[in-house]
Amino acid sequence: MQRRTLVTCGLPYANGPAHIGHLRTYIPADLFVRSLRKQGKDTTFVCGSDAHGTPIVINAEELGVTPAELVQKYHDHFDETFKSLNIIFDKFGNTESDTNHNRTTEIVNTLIAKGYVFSQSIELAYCPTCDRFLPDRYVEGVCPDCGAVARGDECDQGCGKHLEPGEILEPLCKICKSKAEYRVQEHFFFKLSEFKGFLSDYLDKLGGTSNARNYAKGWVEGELHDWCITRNLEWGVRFPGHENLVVYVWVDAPIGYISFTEEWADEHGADWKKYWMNPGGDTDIIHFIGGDIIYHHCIFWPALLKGAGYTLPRAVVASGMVKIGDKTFSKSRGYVVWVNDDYLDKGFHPDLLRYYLASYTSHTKELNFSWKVFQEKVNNELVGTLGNFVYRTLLFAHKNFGTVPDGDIDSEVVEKIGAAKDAVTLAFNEYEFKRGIDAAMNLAAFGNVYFQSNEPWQLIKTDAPGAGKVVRNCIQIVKALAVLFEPVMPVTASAAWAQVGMGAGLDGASYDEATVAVEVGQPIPKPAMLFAKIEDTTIQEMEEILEKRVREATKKKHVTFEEFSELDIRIGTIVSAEPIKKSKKLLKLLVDLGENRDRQIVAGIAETHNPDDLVGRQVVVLANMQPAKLFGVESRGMILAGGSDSGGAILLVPEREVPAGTSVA
Ligand code: B3M
Ligand code: ZN
Repeated sequence: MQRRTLVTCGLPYANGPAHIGHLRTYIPADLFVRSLRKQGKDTTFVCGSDAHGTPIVINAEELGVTPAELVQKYHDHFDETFKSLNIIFDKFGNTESDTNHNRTTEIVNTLIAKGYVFSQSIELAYCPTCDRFLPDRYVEGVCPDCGAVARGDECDQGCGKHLEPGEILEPLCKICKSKAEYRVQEHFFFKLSEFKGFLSDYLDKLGGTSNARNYAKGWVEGELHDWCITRNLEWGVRFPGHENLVVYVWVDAPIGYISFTEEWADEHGADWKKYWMNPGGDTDIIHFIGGDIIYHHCIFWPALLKGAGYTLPRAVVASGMVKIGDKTFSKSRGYVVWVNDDYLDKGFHPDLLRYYLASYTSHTKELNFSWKVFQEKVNNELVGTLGNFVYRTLLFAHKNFGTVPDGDIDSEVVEKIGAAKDAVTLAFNEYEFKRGIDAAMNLAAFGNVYFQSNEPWQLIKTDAPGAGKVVRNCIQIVKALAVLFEPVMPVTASAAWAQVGMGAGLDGASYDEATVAVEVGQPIPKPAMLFAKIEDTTIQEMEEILEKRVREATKKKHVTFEEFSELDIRIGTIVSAEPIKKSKKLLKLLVDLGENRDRQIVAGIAETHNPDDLVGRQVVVLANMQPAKLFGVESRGMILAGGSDSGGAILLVPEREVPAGTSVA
């Protein structure tokens, strides 16, 4: 019996428009699915919107719409955008569906029944002003591990750690900005720690990309904490038996993979249990995800599935991060390329972006998107090599023969096509998309050399059958290229396929079609070029849009003189300095600010300054900084320093010694 494959993609939050960071995962996944089908494999491809989680609730509140309305809007947006890029899911669901509510409830109940869930009273951030608990993104504060500003359940600006409720330091309410406090409440935990042994064995056998496996193995070797799976929210999947709690979004979101399979199966008369309730059976589940959610897919998720008795994924394929113009991707700083506004709506062909994202670098590496490189890749590789070979072959064939001419296919050509086909198939199966595309492009380069060195334009004058043979060989290569490039550029490959007289239906053609001889006498219509050169002016225009966005994002707000006067800046003399336990970056200072008592100030200068050298030095201090606690150490003030990415903190100092407490204005 043939194995069946279920491929999934990480679910986009239905909370904002699609950008090319998203596509880094979805395009290779779609390519992979098309490639499996070209090998005759029974493959199903599901994805959907992630409807839950606090950012969606907060965003909806700010926009004055309901979370359901916001989710529907972006659900439709993603559904359409994916289709525009020919990323074709068999099911694009929504985690707010009844199916997903039911499946999540069932799984949580099973875990409870099996004793994997326990309740515990924990301290949670609570805003006395708003009179509510503050789950996840409702709270901002300081990461207990690295001291960076952290938001909710994640230290997203610093060390990247997942933060459990109650872990964040210095909690502030995101809604009213007032200081939050910790209050005790009962929550529910999944006994993740019991799955350590299981996960360790499971990860040894996990397929996919090595980054996913290796990161996850590192985490499992450390300490696995039990995992809080409930939140104080209205929006989400109710935790059974508790009206005021929903399950954490990272429980019901991956369960969406199961629900969407159920919905697809219902619509197509298939049996979803063969996919998900068939441990050790004949289904391969393969998750494509972004590199930032490996923890959730390689630790939480397999433990949940194991606990509830579901099929375990066979592979996790994690893509590397995307940079924009060599800068870290950041929507707030303007380093973003929107799929619709900046790409599709400007009239660029979806296949070009598919090609760029799949072939720029290997799947697990960091990918840089720049308009300049986009232009170079299109003009040199697609226009210069692939498009050029196809066009010159077909134009010559059309003009001189009008149909596929007779002539034997050279053994060298058969061999080259066969080798390219094997290399492409193998590379794609190993999630090495760039390697596969390079192999296909090498076949186009070979075609150009073959055409050039055989000089059919000379032969045609003296030896028409000889020229015909060259042309037939070239047409065979074009046909093979159409087949091999279809997973990458489905629209363009279909156009090439039609141009060699094959009609419609490249989607259904297997890789083996590459070596099936094109039929002599098949008509060769007048070809059109597959790709057009991208002009410098177009690229300049796109670069300007990006630059403008970055400028506007970084534009500093003006401060009035009154606002500036509110800052109490003074010169202080450092009286003592010592390291803070467990922190690499922070020092605890006592600073004389001309007051009765020295101020205790925590400063992030431990990596650049030796405590002993600091005593007696004068520094500039913001004295009315909001007090904060860092690593449990109170800080009342901020030492002003210039920052450089490479050199670390540079202390601001007075020109000459002045009495401690001298004010700066
Ligand atoms: N909705 C998006 C992300 O963190 C998140 C993925 C869920 S996959 C089950 O990339
Ligand atoms: Zn509040």
